Amino acid sequence: MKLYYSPGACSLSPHIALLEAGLPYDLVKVDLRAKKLENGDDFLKINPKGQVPALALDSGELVTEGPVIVQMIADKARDKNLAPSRDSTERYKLLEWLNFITTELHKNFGPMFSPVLADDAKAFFKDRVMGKFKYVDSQLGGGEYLMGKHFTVADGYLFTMLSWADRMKFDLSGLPNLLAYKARVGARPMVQEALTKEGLMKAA
Ligand SMILES: N[C@@H](CCC(=O)N[C@@H](CS)C(=O)NCC(=O)O)C(=O)O
Repeated sequence: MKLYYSPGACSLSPHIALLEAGLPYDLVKVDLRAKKLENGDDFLKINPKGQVPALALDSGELVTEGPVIVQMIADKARDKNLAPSRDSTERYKLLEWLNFITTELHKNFGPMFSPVLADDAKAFFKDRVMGKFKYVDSQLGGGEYLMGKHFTVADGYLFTMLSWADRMKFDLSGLPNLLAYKARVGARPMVQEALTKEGLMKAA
């Protein structure tokens, strides 16, 4: 499999999932502005959406949309318990989290990275995301992961959003559950490996 990614982008979530799953993969870096690969190939010919993440399967098919990709990865490595089984109610609880993260966090973060949006508009989105983080903090309580004791692919996605919160200088000091969670997920060896491979953290 090949994961099309951009360092620190939302593709970090499936990158973490691939490592946690122990599946073999190649990383292909995409310049999101130019829509080009490092070898000059046109990314739009690979993924007409022009977005990462995109996962090319060994069959040649391409799967896009982060929340879908991470479930596929989890389903390819059932023994790693990265998602509850497909016929369980718990699976729908995982979907609830993936949907919440993608629509309420991920897509409200987007405008904050815009080079053209005014500061007050960015502050509006920051406020919205902060409200969502408060909700996540209350749901986490003292729990280890979003789904309880097991790390799931939703945790790799939420961690990616928390890494963006760092970049955007969010003050999370009033959200102790979320801060403890961020440290817990960030300490996982496969999360550190993903960050290192994306050039976001120096190898130990
Ligand atoms: N709906 C997509 C959104 C992916 C997305 O927003 N990707 C961003 C990087 S985090 C991107 O590729 N931005 C470049 C662009 O939209 O042109 C998903 O959930 O995977």
